[in-house]
Amino acid sequence: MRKSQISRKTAETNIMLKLNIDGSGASKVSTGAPFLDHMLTLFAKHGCFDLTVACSGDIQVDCHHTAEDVGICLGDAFAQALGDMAGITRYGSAIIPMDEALVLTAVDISGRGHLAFDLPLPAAKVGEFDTELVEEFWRAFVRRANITLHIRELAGTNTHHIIEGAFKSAARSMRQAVSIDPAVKGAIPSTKGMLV
Ligand SMILES: [Mn+2]
Repeated sequence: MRKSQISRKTAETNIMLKLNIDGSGASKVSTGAPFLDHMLTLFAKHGCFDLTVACSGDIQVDCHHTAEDVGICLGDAFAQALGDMAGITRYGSAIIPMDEALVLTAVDISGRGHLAFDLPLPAAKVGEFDTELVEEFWRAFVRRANITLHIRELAGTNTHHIIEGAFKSAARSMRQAVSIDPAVKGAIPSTKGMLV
């Protein structure tokens, strides 16, 4: 079973995260940052991942440590659950609309953490959430998951829509990339023979 559980405690955050890659989209998310909860809930739903996140962080400072550290834990969870990555599709991409917003993402489960982030966000805040933390979250995620992720805004004016489109698009791309490809027959999908 492709499941993992991560516990991580620092002076800034205390996080417990459970992931089932082969889930049904069920989630229970409580990070202390309601907008981040909203994004992680829809990430789980559209990725068909089962996800539990419990975080108590220093949100009296701001949401920075919480967003970054939840990204770290989610990345660790994918890396751990994927193991040697045998049999996976490896690549995934999606172009997802959210009303006027349109966001492209492309994933390579490459073994190399790389984020290409081109997502102009007109508003500095959505609710209490600093929108610059979207990039921090995804950068932390790709570094720990060891994946390449491109996020590119094709259209959009409403910041909530744009960010939501990005999370939904990333969910669909990840779902495709981590899916088991029967044609691969359990092999590691690289001519190098390994994904590192
Ligand atoms: Mn929304």
